[in-house]
Amino acid sequence: MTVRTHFMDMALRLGRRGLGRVAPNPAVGCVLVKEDRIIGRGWTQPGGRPHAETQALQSAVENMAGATAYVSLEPCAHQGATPSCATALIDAGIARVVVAMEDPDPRTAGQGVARMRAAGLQVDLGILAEQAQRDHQGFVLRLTRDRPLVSGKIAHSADGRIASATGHSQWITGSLARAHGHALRAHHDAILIGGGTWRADHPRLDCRLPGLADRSPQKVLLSHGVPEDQPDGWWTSAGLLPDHQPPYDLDDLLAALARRGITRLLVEGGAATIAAFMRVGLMDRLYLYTAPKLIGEDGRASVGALGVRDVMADAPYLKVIETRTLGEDALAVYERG
Ligand code: AOF
Ligand code: ZN
Repeated sequence: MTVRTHFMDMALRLGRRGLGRVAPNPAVGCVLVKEDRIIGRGWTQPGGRPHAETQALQSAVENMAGATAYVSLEPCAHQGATPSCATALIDAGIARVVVAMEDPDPRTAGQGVARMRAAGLQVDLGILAEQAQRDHQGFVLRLTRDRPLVSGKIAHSADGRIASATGHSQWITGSLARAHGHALRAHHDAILIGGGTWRADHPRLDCRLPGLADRSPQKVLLSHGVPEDQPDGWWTSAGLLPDHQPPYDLDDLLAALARRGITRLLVEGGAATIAAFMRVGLMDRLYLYTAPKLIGEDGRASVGALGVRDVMADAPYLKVIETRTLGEDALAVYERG
């Protein structure tokens, strides 16, 4: 790793702390560096303000004149209650700004970089851009496609089963994988389940991890019928799309969530709901936790029917972007291929 990618990696990590609590804003990170020493750090605060750069400038432990700022998204060019981040960096005497990717928000969209260059700062653009695009994908999709990033979560056996024949499923994966799944919830703005899962499990879907209990996302129930025991405080498809009749159009549902500010949606099941998003090409990412167990064909499959009746070419293609072990279980993260 070069010095430049090292500090940008750090800015990206700091930024990810905000995922799940800054929507509809992006979760940005910023590191201030002078002679290879870190003199300030910041990330977008809960609710989306203050921005990462403001936080980093405020945290600086020495004069920032001549320092380099590493920012995981182009500093904003629009003025709110406070000056824009591009202006704040200029005014602080920053000499060079390393930016991971351009901000697609039309109020910035290249104007942050242009303003800093016009003021004589050196700006490097596109450092670790691929990772930044992943981190900001929910923010970008909401802005450009009127929908959140959709990620699916499945915990299944090595042969792709999520329960015994009678539906017993606690637990398939071990405690580390389950804790990881709770942290995954905390990094999303909303969690969605189908009516079948609600009726079968009545899951709480909150984030039961020390220090993360305040980060439980909004719950959404996708239901084609009207379950008699609707969960309190949840959003339902019938409530989000009052003029529609079931079956609900997932594009419309995602647009309704985007209008309410949701940038990252986690679909936690069940098998039919995961398949419904996959069939219409609306599952962007999949987190697959795999336990070292075989349940066999009398168990229940983790993904419902996808319409792959004939040739392999019909199977939705995935691209693996991360693999790791969690105790005895394996986690693989996939993107749409
Ligand atoms: C930055 N640093 O940390 C973030 C930025 O509603 P506002 O005024 O906070 O503006 C939201 C926009 O600001 C958002 O759409 C995106 O363009 C930018 N977010 N920019 O310089 C940050 N979170
Ligand atoms: Zn800003």
